[in-house]
Amino acid sequence: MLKKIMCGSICLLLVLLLCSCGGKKIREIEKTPDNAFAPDDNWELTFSEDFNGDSLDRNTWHYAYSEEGVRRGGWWVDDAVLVENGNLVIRTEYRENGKFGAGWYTGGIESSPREAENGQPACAGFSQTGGYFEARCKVPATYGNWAAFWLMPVGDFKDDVFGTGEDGAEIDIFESPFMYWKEHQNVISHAVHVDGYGEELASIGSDYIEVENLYDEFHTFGLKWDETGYTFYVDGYETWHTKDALDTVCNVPAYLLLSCEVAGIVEDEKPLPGQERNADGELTVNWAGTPEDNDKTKAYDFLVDYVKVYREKA
Ligand SMILES: [Ca+2]
Ligand SMILES: [Ca+2]
Repeated sequence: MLKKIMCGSICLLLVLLLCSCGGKKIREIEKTPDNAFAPDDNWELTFSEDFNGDSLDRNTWHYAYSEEGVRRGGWWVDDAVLVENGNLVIRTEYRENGKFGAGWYTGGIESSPREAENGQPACAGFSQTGGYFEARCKVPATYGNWAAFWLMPVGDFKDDVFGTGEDGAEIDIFESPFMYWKEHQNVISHAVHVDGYGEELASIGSDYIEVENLYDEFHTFGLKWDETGYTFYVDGYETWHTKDALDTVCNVPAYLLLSCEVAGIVEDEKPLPGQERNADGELTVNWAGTPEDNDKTKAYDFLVDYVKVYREKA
């Protein structure tokens, strides 16, 4: 995900190379009582969004990142985001006559506080430092496209204190770009990125977590964030624990994001779906595959049943 137009694909390409070298493993979820977590009476609910009703609560959410436009290999538009049947729906589809021309359209929402701008209403948003964050989602079965539940530091985030993630981290609670990875497409990954998106970027990612019926059923994706670091969960079972790559823990409030992204790059302000440039500058297939392998007559929906956030009682 990253606001990582470039370095994201490079990082994840690196991750995949590591995988092929045996650096990362595909792991099943260890479903034992010792490995389970659910917030109990020691936790208080601080945020609850069930996506009931028929429109987005604009005092909590706004469209990522406030303005429609090109995003990697596609376009982010407001009308790709729906609320229906108790779910948030982020729809990825090919639009022959789309607002910005023929291409792949999708979108996202975020809970960062915003003043009224660009014709959009003010948004009080939601953010929190630490706690337990959980979303219940059904992930779209698409090539060259990924759904994600992630957190970003609130405010005018510069991440200009290098060598530490205390000033802010991108925490990717889950990402699902592996549909193209045909023999092991039922996997997701977790990641933490700090120190901006330039040369100082320090990233750490989990193994590939195998989720049974990933694309066919709803699953919960959770994060417990405290002074010991970040603990990730799928369906209530711990899948990874880490601090960030600099062995620090974010100490500023973070807001929520739910999004889909079409793999690709932007050149001359236009998306090149499913493509990237290799070290020699040649166009190659993107690390996440290409949306051109999808059925252009179909819509691919990322469904989110709820988002809940808790804080541990003092
Ligand atoms: Ca930093
Ligand atoms: Ca719901």
